[in-house]
Formats: sequence, C-alpha cells, structure tokens
Amino acid sequence: MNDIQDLFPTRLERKLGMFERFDPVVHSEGAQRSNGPLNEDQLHEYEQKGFLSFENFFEKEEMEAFLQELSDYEEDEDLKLSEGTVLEPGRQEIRSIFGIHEVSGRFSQLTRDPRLLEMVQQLLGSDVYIHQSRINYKPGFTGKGFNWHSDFETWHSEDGMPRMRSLSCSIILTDNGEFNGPLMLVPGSHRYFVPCVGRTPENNYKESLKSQEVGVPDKVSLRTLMLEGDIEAPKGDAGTLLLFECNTLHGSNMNMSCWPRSNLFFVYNSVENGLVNPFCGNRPRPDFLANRKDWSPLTPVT
Ligand code: 6CS
Ligand code: FE
Repeated sequence: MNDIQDLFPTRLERKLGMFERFDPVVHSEGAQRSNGPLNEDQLHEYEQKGFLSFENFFEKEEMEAFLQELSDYEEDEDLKLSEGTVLEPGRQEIRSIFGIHEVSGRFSQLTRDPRLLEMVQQLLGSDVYIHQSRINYKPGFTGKGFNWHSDFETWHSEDGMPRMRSLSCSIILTDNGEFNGPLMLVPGSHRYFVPCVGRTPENNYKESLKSQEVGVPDKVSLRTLMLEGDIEAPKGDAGTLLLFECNTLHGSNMNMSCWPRSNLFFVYNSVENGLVNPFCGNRPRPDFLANRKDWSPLTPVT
C-alpha cells in the first residue's frame, strides 16, 4: 500500500458523496502562467469548463501522414495480437491501441511537438512526461461507446496517480461529426471528485478497456453535474485538437454511422505527480497503460 494519504477515496463498498476539487486546474502561476502560448481568456475557459478545443490545429498534410499510420496499424496482424491492442467486444475490429508513441516514431516525436508541449507545461506548471498514449479507432457500424467516467478516477485508483495534475491531448484523426460517436464532455465536472462504488477486480483493465463497469459515476451525481454544466461534444474535422483535464467527465456513444471516429490521445503527467502504488490495492497495471519506466522530462523537438 502507500504511505501517502489517499485524498480521493473511490472503488468503495458504499457510496460516498462527491466533493469539490482542491487541486488547481491550471498549475502555473505568475510569469509561468502568463508567458505560455495560452492567453488569459483560454486559461480562464479551461479553468471553468475543464477542456479547450482548437479547430485546424494541424495542417492537412500532417494529418495525411497520421492517417497513413492509422491504416498501416489496422492492417498489421502482429500489432493486432499485441497486449496493448484492444479489440471491440466480440469482434475482430480494433477498439484501441495503447502505447502508440512507443510503436510509432512519428507519434513519439509528436508528443514533443512544441505546439503541444508548451501549452501542456503551462497548464501543468512543470516539466511533463507521457503517462499513457492510445489510438481509439471507433470503426463505422461496430465501434462501441465509452461509459461516462473521469480518467483521473481510474488513474488514481488503478495507477496510483496522486493528484489532479495531468491532462489529455486528443487529436482528431477522422472527422468527428454528429453521428459517429463524438467525445462528449460535461463542462465544469472537473471541479468535483465523484467517488465510485465497487471494488476493482485484479486485472480489471482486461475488461474495462472493452467496456468500463467499475469506476462509472452514479446517476445522481451525473445528473447534478449535467444539470449544472450541460453536455458538450466539441466536434471537428481531422486536425482538430482537444485538451481536456484529467478529471473532466467524458464518454461517447456507439458509432452507428459508416464513418470511423478515430482519435489519437497523449496523456501528459507532471513530473511532480509521479505514480505511487495503486490506491485500489491491486498490482500496478502494465506499462502500456501507465508508464512507470521513464519519467524524464520531455524536451521539445526542434
Ligand atoms: O483505463 C484507462 O486508462 C483508459 N480508460 C478510459 C475509459 N479512458 C482513459 C484511458 O484510456
Ligand atoms: Fe477516458
């Protein structure tokens, strides 16, 4: 177990009410806060909503190269069999490929793109490293959804992430429209921690990455937060960037359209927020889900 106090008790036998966040949302202050690429309005929006989206963040030509990698991986039978690849429940289509920055040199370099790194360092107020990376494919007709959840609730409980000082950069690879299961977020939900009921089974990830049952907030809490903040689905064409805070509630519907909804995710963690033992008490999850082997600060690629 940990010798540090568990400030975010969850995966309990009985329901514990949600409580207000006490970690900063934007961790930088003073000159570090004002000297980064995000202006005060953007910082304020991120603090209020828990996410920011940027249309046409990447050029069309860059996206073509990313899409080529996406289809190469889809055809790669060996990659399909690797432990970091999750298939859609009961099907042969790929749902997610984890650890993608360790598979792809291009995506590894992209994690250090100054256009991303400088914003992330400004928001997390420190040097950063990659906690997790993945591609979610959500293929047409068969791509299942993701239940409402806070990533931090999982990363705290199952990966031992101590505090809310992490965020996801999601790069839209195929147009996210109305009908192909776009990511939905609850604005303002990042300002509350919602403890979840239900103990975490050993090797929970073998099921949770196909369909998350443990660590899903209760409907009373979800309703309260949705009535307060509504729901937003920041759709956009390939090349759109979405930054969302580790504790912002999000989920998505199944894809009933013919168009895939594929997104690339880089999860950045502050080097001041290194993982400890999982607070749920289970063994640590594999490295492709929670990086424990290299926390050296990322340096911008020039
Ligand atoms: O368990 C995890 O780390 C993954 N689960 C979800 C539903 N979102 C975050 C992450 O990819
Ligand atoms: Fe998630």
